[in-house]
Amino acid sequence: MTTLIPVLGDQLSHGLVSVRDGPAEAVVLMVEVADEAAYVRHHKKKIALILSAMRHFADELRAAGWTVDYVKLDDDGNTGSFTGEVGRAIERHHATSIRIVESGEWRVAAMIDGWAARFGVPVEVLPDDRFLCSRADFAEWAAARKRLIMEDFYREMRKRTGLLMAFGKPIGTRWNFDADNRKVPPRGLNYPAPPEFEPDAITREVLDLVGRRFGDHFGDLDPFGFAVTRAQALVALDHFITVALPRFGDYQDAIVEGQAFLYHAILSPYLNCGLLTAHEVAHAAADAFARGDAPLNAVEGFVRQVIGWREYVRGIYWHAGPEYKDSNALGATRDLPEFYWTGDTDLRCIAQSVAQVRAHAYNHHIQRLMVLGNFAMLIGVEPAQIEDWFLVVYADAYEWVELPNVHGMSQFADGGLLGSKPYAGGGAYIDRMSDHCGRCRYDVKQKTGPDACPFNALYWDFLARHRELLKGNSRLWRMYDGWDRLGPERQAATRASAAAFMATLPPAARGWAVAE
Ligand code: FAD
Ligand code: DLZ
Repeated sequence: MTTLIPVLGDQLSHGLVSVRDGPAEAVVLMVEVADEAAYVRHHKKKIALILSAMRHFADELRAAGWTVDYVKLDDDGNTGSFTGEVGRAIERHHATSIRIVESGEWRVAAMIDGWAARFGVPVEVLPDDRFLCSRADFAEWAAARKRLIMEDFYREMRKRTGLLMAFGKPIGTRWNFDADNRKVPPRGLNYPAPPEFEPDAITREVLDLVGRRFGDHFGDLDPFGFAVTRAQALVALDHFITVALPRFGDYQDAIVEGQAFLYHAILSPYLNCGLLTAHEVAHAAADAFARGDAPLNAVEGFVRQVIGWREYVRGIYWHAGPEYKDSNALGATRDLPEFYWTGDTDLRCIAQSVAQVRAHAYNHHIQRLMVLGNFAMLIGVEPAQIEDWFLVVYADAYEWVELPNVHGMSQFADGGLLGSKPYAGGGAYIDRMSDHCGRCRYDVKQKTGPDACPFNALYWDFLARHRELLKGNSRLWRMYDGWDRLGPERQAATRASAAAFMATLPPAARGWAVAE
């Protein structure tokens, strides 16, 4: 009677319920499979992070006394798929049952659903209790509401977890300190780089493998400094809490030339593969506030991202179903411009963001939302193309978190299930939040013409194109009022300027995101 416990590459947590409560004589199965690196062609650094973290995690499980069957990518007979490898492992171990934590996405959940019938053994699928809000609890919360508003969900989560609460009330008498978190950083601030970890022998072997097998994927493999063990991820957490958190809030929305990380946490790659848990990072921040080491606006902002946004988008992903990705509320059909992959554009904010993601597999939130996502929405990129891009380029990208953020928050392709209005912004927004515009070849003060910042005309053109759909939105009436006040002549010049710019956009060659 052998139980097989498959542990997936984003389940690298020692408290994982399938292992934690599993029978001592079970076999833990971990498999490196080509399909997972190829369903989209992930950034090389992301593949290296996951494979190295998997190998280290397997060693730690063995050291803790577990029997671990680990299949490497280049092992003879590797079938390249989760289902193929589970089938082979059932035969190797004469397994009579499977016990697995629910997967992070519909695609893999469908595979797991097929295993009982295919292999003739019972499959126990356990809820992933590393999330603070279970799928069932989110469904219950959603069922009671007409609109699924993040702020309402977040307040529930504060009450439920007791984080930053005193006597049933929010500490500081406000739930949300976002209004304090939009400062423009003064010149010459010192930004703390996140800790880098020297690759050990295991990581070096993985880097060699990734270079050989996935050398043509997007992104730089070297230098590689991600944490690949829980101990290293805890160092990264401690660094954030002590060095960056105190200023996280103030400059959360800023974009600074040449600075990829500012005071952001850079913890999402570790949270999302399981090396850290949401519970411990949120509590670490709250403890820093309790000790007087970080101000409330910073700590509340961070806690909101982790127990609010992160749990909320995961809830939306499962609540909306596998067909969520099929909607296209704005009817967007344009091909993704080639410069999302090459960075070869005069738009300085985009070129800099692409250079950073190529090097680090990371951009911070405002670059993702207000530069890369915003631009794609303004020009009307087909949702599936920009979604694939976001899934490829970030070390923290898994569909459960990428899709609601891109499809919903950044592209408004769900028509407003997740956000109450499209996150559209013109050049003035980017100029206010960044120091790119002064060094850009385009002039952010000009509204139309070949030298004007393209975001300006594109922004108005976007609103004009989608007037029928958006005009009733109470958060947009001021913008439509502004557009109407431009008058027919300036409106025509604006739309002509937007059209002229869009005609110059080079579509990306197929094959960057998904192999042809
Ligand atoms: P911080 O800015 O320091 O925030 C702290 C933590 O809060 C993050 O580590 C993350 O776990 C959580 N968080 C913050 N915002 C969100 C959010 N909107 N959704 C989920 N978690 C959040 N996050 C991902 O983890 N994976 C993705 O694939 C992803 N794709 C995104 C795509 C777009 C278009 C946008 C607008 C946002 C996306 N995000 C994604 C959310 C957010 O940008 C990243 O979580 C954040 O930039 C990670 O960097 P950090 O750890 O320095 O985060
Ligand atoms: C992203 C990824 C990659 C590149 N490779 C593997 C792998 O070889 N083995 C594995 O177990 N997981 C991998 N992953 C992470 C999975 O894609 C992720 O666990 C599923 O998408 C479920 O969310």
